[in-house]
Order: sequence, then C-alpha cells, then structure tokens
Amino acid sequence: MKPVCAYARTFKPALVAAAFTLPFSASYGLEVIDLPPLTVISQPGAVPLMTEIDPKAPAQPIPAQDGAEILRTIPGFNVIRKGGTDGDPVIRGMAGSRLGILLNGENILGGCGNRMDPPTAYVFPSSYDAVTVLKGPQSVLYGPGNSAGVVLFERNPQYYSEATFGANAALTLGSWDRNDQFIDLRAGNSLGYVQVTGNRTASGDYKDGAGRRVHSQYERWSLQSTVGWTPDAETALELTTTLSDGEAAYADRMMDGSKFARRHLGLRFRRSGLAGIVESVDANVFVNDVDHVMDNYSLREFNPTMMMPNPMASNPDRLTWGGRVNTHLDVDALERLVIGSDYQANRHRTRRSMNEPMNSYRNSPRVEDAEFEVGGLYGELTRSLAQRKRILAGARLDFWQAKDLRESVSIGMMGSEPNPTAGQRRRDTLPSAFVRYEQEVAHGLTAFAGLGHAQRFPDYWELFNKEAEDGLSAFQSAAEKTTQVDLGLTYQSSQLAVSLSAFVGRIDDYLLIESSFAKPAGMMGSRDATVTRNVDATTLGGELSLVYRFAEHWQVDGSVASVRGRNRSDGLPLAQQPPLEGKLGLTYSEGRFSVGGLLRAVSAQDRVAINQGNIVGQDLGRSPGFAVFALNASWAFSANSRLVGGVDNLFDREYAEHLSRGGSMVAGFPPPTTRINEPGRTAWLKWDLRF
Ligand SMILES: [Cu+2]
Repeated sequence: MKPVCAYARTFKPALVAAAFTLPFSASYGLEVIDLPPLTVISQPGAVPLMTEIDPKAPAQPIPAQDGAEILRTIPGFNVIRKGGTDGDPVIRGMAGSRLGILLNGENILGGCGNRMDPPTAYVFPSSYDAVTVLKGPQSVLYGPGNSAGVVLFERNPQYYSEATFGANAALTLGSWDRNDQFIDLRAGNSLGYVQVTGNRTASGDYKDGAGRRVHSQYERWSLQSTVGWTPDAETALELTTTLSDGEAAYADRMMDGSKFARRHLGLRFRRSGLAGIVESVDANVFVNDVDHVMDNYSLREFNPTMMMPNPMASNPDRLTWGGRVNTHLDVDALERLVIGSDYQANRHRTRRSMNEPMNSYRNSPRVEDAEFEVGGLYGELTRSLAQRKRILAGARLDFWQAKDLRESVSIGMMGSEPNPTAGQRRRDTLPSAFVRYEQEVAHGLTAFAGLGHAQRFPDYWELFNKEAEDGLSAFQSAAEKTTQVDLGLTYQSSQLAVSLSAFVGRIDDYLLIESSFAKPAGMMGSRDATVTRNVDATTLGGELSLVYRFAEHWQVDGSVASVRGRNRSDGLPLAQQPPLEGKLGLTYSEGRFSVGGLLRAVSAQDRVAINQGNIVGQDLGRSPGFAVFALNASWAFSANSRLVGGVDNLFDREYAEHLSRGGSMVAGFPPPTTRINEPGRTAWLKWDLRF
C-alpha cells in the first residue's frame, strides 16, 4: 500500500494519469513467490473517492465476463440482472447515464431501446490494464453529466526501450458450462509496439438455488489490436481497432439479443515531459459502431403470444464518434491545471420486422430516429497547500443538441400515433463544477470534503423511448441537476487500510421513469404507458471499506454500503435504491498459496415506489434480505502462472437482488420468479499465465 504522504507528493492533477502509473503486472512478483490473494472487496484507496481495480487480477465472485460484473467488488455498486450477462451497473442507486463509462477515454453507447446493451455489455475487462472508479460529481475531466460517478477502463501506454515480447493468457471454467479464453500478445521495441488481445466468454443457462433453470446463456467474443508508434519514451501515437460480437438470452423479456456487433477505430496521441508550462498533451479521436439484433425465436423456442404472434426481429444501430484534447499545465511546483475540450455525437437508427419469415428486417431500410451532439470545455485545478493539504476544483460547460427524427410514436397494442415533437431540435447549455479540500490530519489519515454540481442532459432512453406525462413524446424533458456534498476519510498504514465516504445530495428534475402510467385512451378507457417525469429528489448514503492484516498471513476485509433516496415531488422513497449491504472476508495466504471465505449479507428493502425507477428497471415491490457465503483458494505454480478457484453461493441459496429486472415467461422454462434469481452454487477455476 502506498502511504498517503507518498501519493501527495507524486499525485498528478489528472486522476487518469494516476491510473497510467499503475504497474502493468502489479500482482505478480518476480523472485519470491508471494502473490496477493483474490480480491473479494476492492482495496480501499489512498486517494479520496477513487478506487482502482486490476482487471486481470483474480477476484470473487466468478471472474467477470463484462464491464458491469467487474464492478461488483466495489462497495456501493450493484448490477441489475436481466439474464446471464449485460446487466446494468448501478452506483449508489444511480444507473444509466448518471454513471459515465469510458473505454480508453471514449464514450460509447449501446443501440438497444430496451437497454439490452449498456456500454459495459461491450467491455471485456481483461482487455484493459486498469479500471478506475471515481465516485460523486467530483471531477469534470471525463465527459458531461457524470452526476453519480465515472468508470474508466484504461489500457496503459507502453514504451519498450529494447525489443520485448510479452504474452498473457487465461482460461476459466465454471458451473453451467462457463468457459472463457483470453490471450494477450504484446511485442515492441524503441520504435513502437503491437498488441493483439482476444477474448471469448460463454455460459449455458444457470440454475438458481432452488434448481430452476434461468434463461441466461450467452456467448461473447472480442478481438482488439493496437499499433503504437513511440519515437521516444514520452511520445506515443496509437491506433486501436476493436471487433466484437455476441448473443445473450434474457430472462426478463420476450426477446433475446442475437447480435451485439461492435466495430471501433480509435486514434490516441500522448506527449509528456514537455519543457515549459505545458507539461503534457493527451488527445484522441474515435468512431464506434454498434449493430444490435433482438428477436423472439433464435435463442428460445418460438411461442406465439397476443403481443407477438409471429417470429419478429428488431435491428437498432448506433454510430458514435468524438474526441478530446487534454492539456496538462504545470503552473508551478504546487499547482497543476488540466484544460481540455471534448466532443461526441451519435446517430441512432432502427428497422424491424413484425414477421421475420415473411419479410426479413434485412429487407427494410434503416430509419434514423435520433441525433445527439455535445461539445464540452473544462478546466480542473489541483493545488497543493502547505502541510499536506490539497485543494481541487473544476468546472465544465457543455453545449448539447438533440434532434427528434421520429415521425410516429408507438403506443403499444394500440399501434402508433404521429409524433408531436417530430423534427424538433433542442439545445441546452449545461454547467457542472466541483470543489474539494483534502488534508492529511495525522500520519496516514486524510480527511476530505467536497461540493459538486452536475447537470445531465436526458439520454436517448429518457427522451426517445418514453412518453411524457401529458403527451406522447418526452423529447422536451428537462435536464437533471445534481448538487452533492461528498465527505470522508482514508487511512493507510502497513497493516490497515480504511476508506469511509459519505454523501448527501439534492437532485432537481430527476429523470424518473414510471411504467404502468394510466393514460386516457378514448373508447378503450385507459392504457398503460411508460413515461419520463422530472421530479425532485434527495439522496443520502455512504460506504465503508477496510482491509486489516491482523497477523502474519491473515487478512480480514470488510465493507458496508448504504443509500437512501426520497422522491420529494411524490412523497415516496426514490425507486431502484439498493438495500443495506455488508461483506466480510477472511483470508489466509502464505507464499504460493491462499485460501479465503466471504460472507455477503443484504438486508430487506421496504423503501420502494412500485413502477418507478430508471431507464433500466422499475421497483417491483419489497424484497427480503439474504446472506450468501463463498470460498476461494489460489495456488501459484510459479511467479507467472497460477490457478485460482472458488465456490460462489456455497450453500446453494435461492435469492434475488433487490435491483433486478422482473422475470418473464419463456417457453420450456419454469414459471418466472418476481425478480430474476441469482445463480445457485457456482464452482469455477481460472488458470492464469504470463511470460
Ligand atoms: Cu435489444
């Protein structure tokens, strides 16, 4: 663990710079084989509000196969389950675009109007070198509207002073035919480098603790290649291409995802070690295309219903492009400033077939329905004061524009109506800002307090896929304004690391999604609609995590996370908030070997607002508490090869997370449960190799 005094001296103004300084193989020693045990709770960081994960390091539960699962070890995170993969990550009860997801500095968005593909559905964690989470509206460097936090999936730039070849491989096997293959090859010399990373992950349907089969199989793969040119140690020009695809069964709806094709091209330039006031420059441009197909026949037995009498398919796609330039200024020895600008735009289209065998969706033209564009200007300052005090402040201004190209709006069973906002364009200029003060109050103990404000433009799912309370289009919904105080403590010593963070927030015009909203429907009386509503909310919560090495070879990990939200406009609890959760882990490790146990206990949630929620899900009702237990062990054959394994849900308990989608009837499967149950006892093994 790095003591706080060391971080205060070396910490760079941009947090992302800190991520780059993470060693590539932090968890692998060279001479003495003394590997850290599995991660069951991510290590409390020395830097306030920041958590770093090594995505290649072994962790429990079962090694993450997508970008949401990898966040499970961080206190305050939950994943809204839909099936076996593609769950939506939630931080402190905030989902969707309240949590920014950046892949190597690029913001990508899924195509599915029904949220089958959050950005994390296109992430293969082991393709990255570091995952950094920043909580709260406490940075302005990572794009607009990240009111609850941001997750950065980063690949570290490599510079090889001499010819080098490195490889990295892993195999994972687990219950329910889970099997993953991963290979990463890197070669380089002083002129540049080449890297190729391949990933495949697959699983069959899992069974819950009661032995019910859940429609949840998936298969996903990705191939990423990077070519870098490094004329010197401080300059890198990097071209990355990514191809990936997959298919996934969903237990919460009447369709599955049969295609999640991603094509991506990114160019990044970094120059550091400049003399003069500009210390470094980091710039990138990218284009990302997501082509998604969902249908009701290819991954399940076709079963005609009133809603869907025929095999049907829908094929949305989204093209996202953008870039950013960050300039790091070294104002003086104590003051660093990042000034930057970012831009992103996206275009969404769709086409479908209501009777695929009769007339395939492939025969229809793709019809554009939405366009978004945002440009931002920002600056973030870090000033070190005397005696280990630091002040950080930042501000950004975002210029948003959206265009509604829908000619009609679907109103469910009743067909469609002309879109009242067809052809409209809206423009918003949204400011965000924060200030934070940090002080080392005693050796290793840092206290911090920050105030942040973030304004978030409504996303595609809030504007285009929902109705308004008083109209058929939600296109004119107001932007969401979050004002939040973040405070806490971090403590680091050789034996103990503790992180405590608390927040209290006020959200004006919170974009609430409400389903089963009754609307008049002429002769039919009324119909149920899903609407976007602006309400005012307050939130309160925090996380505590600690790791204590209380004796040689022994370590205890603990965490508690809690959040409480209120919808003041409706006088109701704020919906889709996770219940109180605690984790306790005990690990014994000695040289090549470690063994550990993990208890996770979650309380009942009775603060609910049925049918209210976010773009991913709505409250289904109260949920009971549960506790699950897991075991893990690891064995190192050498410093570069090890076997890790675990059993999750050891006692095969039947349970569901409070934040889950509702179960849906699938032909050939047991009747659905209220929430999608979590997997029953799951055993897994991962073999990891580096050379
Ligand atoms: Cu979909």
